Amino acid sequence: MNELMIQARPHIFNFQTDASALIVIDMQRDFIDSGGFGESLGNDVSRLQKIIPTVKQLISGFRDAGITIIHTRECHLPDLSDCPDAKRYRGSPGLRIGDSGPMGRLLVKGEPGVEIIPALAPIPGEKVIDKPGKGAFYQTDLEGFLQDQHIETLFFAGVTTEVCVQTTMREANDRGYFCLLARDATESYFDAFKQTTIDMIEAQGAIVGWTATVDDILASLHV
Ligand code: C5J
Repeated sequence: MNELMIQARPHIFNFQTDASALIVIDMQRDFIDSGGFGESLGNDVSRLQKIIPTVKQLISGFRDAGITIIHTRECHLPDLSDCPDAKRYRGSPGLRIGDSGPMGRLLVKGEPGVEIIPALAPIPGEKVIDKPGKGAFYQTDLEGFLQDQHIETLFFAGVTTEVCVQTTMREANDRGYFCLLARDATESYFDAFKQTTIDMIEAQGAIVGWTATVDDILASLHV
């Protein structure tokens, strides 16, 4: 397989499609729709809805190119045995993890709020990882899966930029993966946090990884 190249920041990013995967982080109803976990924390969820078209475009380009796609969902077991008190009893939200809201129990596996939004639903064959933490490597089979598939390069999209996306990207960076974040396919509830996270990733010669636009990523794939 020949090496492809993306016009990325802070500099050119090279990768091979057969050693790459796209990880779409937590594009689930609990963060994006009204009545879910994100809104219970006082956030304006409409901010995250803006990236649905670009994430869709990215997923569809990767599908066309035959590149592995992984979706993650932040959620907990119904008995909350994998949700530490330190996570559940945090602040004073309208509803806490495990409480019942309009989309079922917040961030509880099997409830409607945990489902990935229909516009970005996984198709058969795409891996879905349920994760109890912010990072997708913690208490999941992600690392073993990537090793089995001989993946070396990870592309990232999803929400929120500075929480689950950044945490997962840092976990991946420490494990030796080449990481690239699709800048316009990620979003935060806070403008400044998104920009600062992108700056932190790219700084010091890509200390956490690279970033690029969806158009530039797809241009490299010729899709
Ligand atoms: C948060 C996430 N923000 N998916 N989760 O709690 O970023």
